[in-house]
Amino acid sequence: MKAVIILPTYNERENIVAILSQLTRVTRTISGFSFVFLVADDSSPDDTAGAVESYKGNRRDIVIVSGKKEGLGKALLRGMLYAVNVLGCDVIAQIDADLSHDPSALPKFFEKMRQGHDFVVGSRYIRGGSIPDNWGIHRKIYSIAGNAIVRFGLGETRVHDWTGGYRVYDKKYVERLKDEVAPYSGYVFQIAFLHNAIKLGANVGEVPIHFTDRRFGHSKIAPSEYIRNVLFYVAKERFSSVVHGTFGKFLVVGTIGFIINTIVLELLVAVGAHPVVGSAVGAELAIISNFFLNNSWTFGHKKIKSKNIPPKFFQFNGTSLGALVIQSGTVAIGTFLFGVGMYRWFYLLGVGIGLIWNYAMYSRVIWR
Ligand SMILES: Nc1nc2c(ncn2[C@@H]2O[C@H](COP(=O)(O)OP(=O)(O)O)[C@@H](O)[C@H]2O)c(=O)[nH]1
Ligand SMILES: [Mg+2]
Repeated sequence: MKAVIILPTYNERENIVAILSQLTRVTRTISGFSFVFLVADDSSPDDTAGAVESYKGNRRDIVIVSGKKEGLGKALLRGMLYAVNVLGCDVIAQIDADLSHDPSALPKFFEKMRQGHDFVVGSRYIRGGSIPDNWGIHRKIYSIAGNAIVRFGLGETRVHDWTGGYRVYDKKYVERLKDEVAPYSGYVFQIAFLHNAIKLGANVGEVPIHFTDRRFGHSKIAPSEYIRNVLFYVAKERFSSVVHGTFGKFLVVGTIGFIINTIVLELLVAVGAHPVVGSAVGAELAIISNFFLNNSWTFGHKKIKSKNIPPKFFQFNGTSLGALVIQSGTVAIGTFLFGVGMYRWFYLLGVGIGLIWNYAMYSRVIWR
């Protein structure tokens, strides 16, 4: 099997040779794989590429893939595509080039792969892992909190370290995710790549790692931009999982129905209709909208065939009437027991129970 180790570099002249020679030594102890070291450099002004060239000599297991400076994500993706499409690898490893990641942990990653995992991440936040002791309290909190926001925000708590770049994974994730993750040019790429792999069903394993501060050169991270991108990513994913989930779509459709109901009522009353007529017509139009939007969108995967639409629509009117009875019944009972002044609370309660009723009826009866 062929493994490619990607080292993203921007101004790592003082580190790159040391890490390449450590990796060369360590990978000899990993059996069953041949290794290629791929430096994904962004034309570093300190001539990192030149340092690699002169170290490499005539070794063919070291390659440099150079590009413009467009961010860490772009550099990683460039390296991944080269590794899969040009070098034809089976497995990809990636590691920071600044020696913050200890190359001697690499065999443990491959051990996890052998045990059946297909995406192994180095984790600072599990037993046996660590962040530097000498970090100030602010930096520690920032790092721990950042990871917790991603972990709990995405609801993927099995993985404890989302932002690190010490990983080994199957090449299929590059093939399947290359378009999906292409828009994430910066550090958030690491989060997006792992998250999308999990969505595809990755069997993630974690290896505890000690993260040490770099001794040479400096960090390229732009903290405020990074925090913004991370929060945006988490919020976007959260929103789309709610909207794309059946219940979220159901809520959106219901809200549209409510708006239709209200507008029709107000319009009819404005032209002189009695409010009872206005709300009845409004309610029926909302029911029609709910039925067809739910049929084509929310429950589009169980769409009702056109010959079944009339009886199903009739049934739908029945369950909607049920919701109306539940809602007004809740208000009636609540105000009877606790006084008319409490009607708003029982109206809200009635709407809530009505929603549960409707969702249960739709998913169990109408779109069974
Ligand atoms: N090619 C490339 N590498 C980058 C870029 N930004 C960071 N890196 C590399 O990614 C790794 C991690 O970056 P670093 O600045 O150490 O981030 P930190 O460890 O989070 O402070 C290092 O090997 C960097 O050289 C970039 O824009 N392009
Ligand atoms: Mg670093």
